Amino acid sequence: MARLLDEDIKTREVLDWQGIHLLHFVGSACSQKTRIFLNLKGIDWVSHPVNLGAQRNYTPWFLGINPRGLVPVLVHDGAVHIESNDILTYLDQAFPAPKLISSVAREETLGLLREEDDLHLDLRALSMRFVIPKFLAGKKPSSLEAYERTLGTVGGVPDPRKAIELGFWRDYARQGISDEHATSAARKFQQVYGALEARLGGQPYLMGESLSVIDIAWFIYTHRLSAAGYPFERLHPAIHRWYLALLEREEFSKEVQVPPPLGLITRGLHAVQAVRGSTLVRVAGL
Ligand SMILES: N[C@@H](CCC(=O)N[C@@H](CS)C(=O)NCC(=O)O)C(=O)O
Repeated sequence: MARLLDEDIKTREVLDWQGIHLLHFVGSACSQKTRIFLNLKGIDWVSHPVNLGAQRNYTPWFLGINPRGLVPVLVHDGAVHIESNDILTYLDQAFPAPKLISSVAREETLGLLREEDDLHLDLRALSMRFVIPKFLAGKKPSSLEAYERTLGTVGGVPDPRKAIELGFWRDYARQGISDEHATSAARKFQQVYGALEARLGGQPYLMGESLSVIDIAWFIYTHRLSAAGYPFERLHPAIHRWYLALLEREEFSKEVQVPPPLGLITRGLHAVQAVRGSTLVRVAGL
């Protein structure tokens, strides 16, 4: 469980927050996943938007809550939880009904959540190449310096995750997302979706007859990858139908609305990529 220790938390005001508070960003995949989970659970929560576009996740205030510099963050009666999948696992125990992690398939579910989390930087890479142009997504050097300079601990020790985050954003600033990087990320998804497609062979949801956290997690990835131009209908038709059925549900659809200007920008990006032969399908040979 990624619950921060008292000594990790420098923004002390959060220790007095009672009830459920979520620090999140409207367009962040992990935040969307968490909000859908809260909707399905019927949990009331207090919203604290953190504007990633304005790089507010690198302010001393936010880094004093999550030294990792990432959303979402859950604060429950003054306890700070980071890492979306750990947050969902915690919430499922704290608010048991409806159960979204079945106790019989718990280990399998946690394994699938780890697999999903391991692919997060691949999702980010494809987002940064095929959904959001660099002039919007890139980080200011001063933000990254502030992030690097702010010493913080997770679990009482300096956070190794920070070097990975800094590495990602500095590579992205230097060279964007290369064709090789995009292809390797897309191929990983193609393989995992092959297995997920097989799961939907004889059952409506990824874990069986009832909706679970795994459906929520992969719904979000599918939504983002669809926006990137991943050809679900052609490659994984059962996943495509499952995704569209979930998208019909208000608990899901209201959390993934794309602000009209971003929709327009992505369409413009795709039009340019189509002319240059550099769409996701072309680059990754899907
Ligand atoms: N493994 C983390 C990943 C969190 C993550 O990468 N969050 C992204 C948004 S989806 C973020 O905060 N990015 C910071 C940024 O874009 O500057 C989790 O599941 O919570």
